[in-house]
Amino acid sequence: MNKITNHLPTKELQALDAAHHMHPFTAGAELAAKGARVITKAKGVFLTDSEGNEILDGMSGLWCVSIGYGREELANVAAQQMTQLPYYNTFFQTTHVPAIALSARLAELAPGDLNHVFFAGSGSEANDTNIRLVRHYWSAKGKPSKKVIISRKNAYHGSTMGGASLGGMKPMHEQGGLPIPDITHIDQPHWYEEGGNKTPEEFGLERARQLEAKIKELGEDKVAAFIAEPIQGAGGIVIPPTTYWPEIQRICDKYEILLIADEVICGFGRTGNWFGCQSLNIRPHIMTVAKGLSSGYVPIAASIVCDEVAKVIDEAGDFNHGYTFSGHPVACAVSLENLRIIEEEKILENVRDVTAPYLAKKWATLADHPLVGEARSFGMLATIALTPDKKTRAQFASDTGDVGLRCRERCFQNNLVMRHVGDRMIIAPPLVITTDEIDTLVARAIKSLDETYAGLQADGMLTAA
Ligand code: PXG
Repeated sequence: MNKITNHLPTKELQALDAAHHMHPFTAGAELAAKGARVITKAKGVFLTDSEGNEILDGMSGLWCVSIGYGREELANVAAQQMTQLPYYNTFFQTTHVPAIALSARLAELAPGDLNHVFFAGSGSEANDTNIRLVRHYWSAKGKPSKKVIISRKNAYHGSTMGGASLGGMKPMHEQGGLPIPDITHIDQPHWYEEGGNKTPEEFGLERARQLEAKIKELGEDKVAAFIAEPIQGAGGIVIPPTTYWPEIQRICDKYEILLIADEVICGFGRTGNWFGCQSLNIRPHIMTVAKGLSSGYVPIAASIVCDEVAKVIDEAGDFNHGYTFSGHPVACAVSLENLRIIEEEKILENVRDVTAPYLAKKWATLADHPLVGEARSFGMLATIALTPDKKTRAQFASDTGDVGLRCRERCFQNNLVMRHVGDRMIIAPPLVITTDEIDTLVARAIKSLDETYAGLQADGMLTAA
């Protein structure tokens, strides 16, 4: 093994990490006993760990490193911007060229009349901005009772109090007394897990109509907005039935509520278009963007707002909201360079015409594996459901997530980052992944599935709930 010598031995790094570093979404004591994997560098779609292993990153970091690791252009732009103007704020009637240029560029790329950009440092912050924006909007229009935001169970919209409240993750709500008031959740369009004997189309319509029922139940005069990811990411890459979004759009058009598309994962090419709402024919009033905006090289996010909402907010006086790092000049400059690379290297066209269709074809073959109940993809998002019984889509008798975790461990051992969400496996590789690298990814996934299957057989765990 190719040992890296210019840092402390792995065991010492792991001990320091366990002693001082609190990890997100992690059982600290469990990780301390096991030791975190230490990532030291990365290039293209491959990570290197402190033991010299080369790991194919099937998750683009956390759904963000779209143009791949190690692009020096972004480092150079950051260095240049840090030298010229490392920081200045955009409060109190000042601005700077990177924030001007990036907001103009986003207005150009965003569909319809989404022409106004409010910057934040993370997707969670941008969604907090959205909560305040939509409530302030209705208040400024003389309808202060329109406060409630409708979201969906198993949605992910961030980890701040607002973001986690918008999200529909029960384990998150249980910690810290969430959701905050005036946020409510309808069911998700997750046909595989919840569709029963209905066709996906029937089920999609039924789930969409829950939005209409909820608006009627609460009263249109109480509802400010509906928020949703075009395709749920952290919830397990839930690709909705084709009937779902057209019906949601019809309902949003019929009632006086704002539609917020959370594009934090779908944005900037993940679905083959600049935005997921273009792939799914959705017309939002506000989009949340983050992650792929800078390919994860620097933290940045934004709410992209339509003309009407921006006009009302602008005319209502001060919007008493903002972050120290709203429109950070280095983050804006790096994001502009990232968008330039995506455009000039025709990365979206390549995803649409070459790599996404290739991934779809290869990924579909996983459905033949005895452990796989469904294998689906959409653009550079792909998922498989693990099941003990392919015909009935049954869950395992073991606790949900045990089998997924086993599979993730096998993937890790086989130098592939593939995540599990319960007993569902998901990937979202960098958009620049090549067809050869997709072959490697799928081969490692199959090897990991085979090993998981053998392990389950040996441990007598292939039984249905
Ligand atoms: N909206 C969506 C749709 C997201 O996926 C956020 C908002 C929040 O963004 P920030 O930048 O505040 O993290 C996200 C983030 C996972 C995972 O395990 C997903 C996210 C973050 C961390 C972990 O899949 N998505």
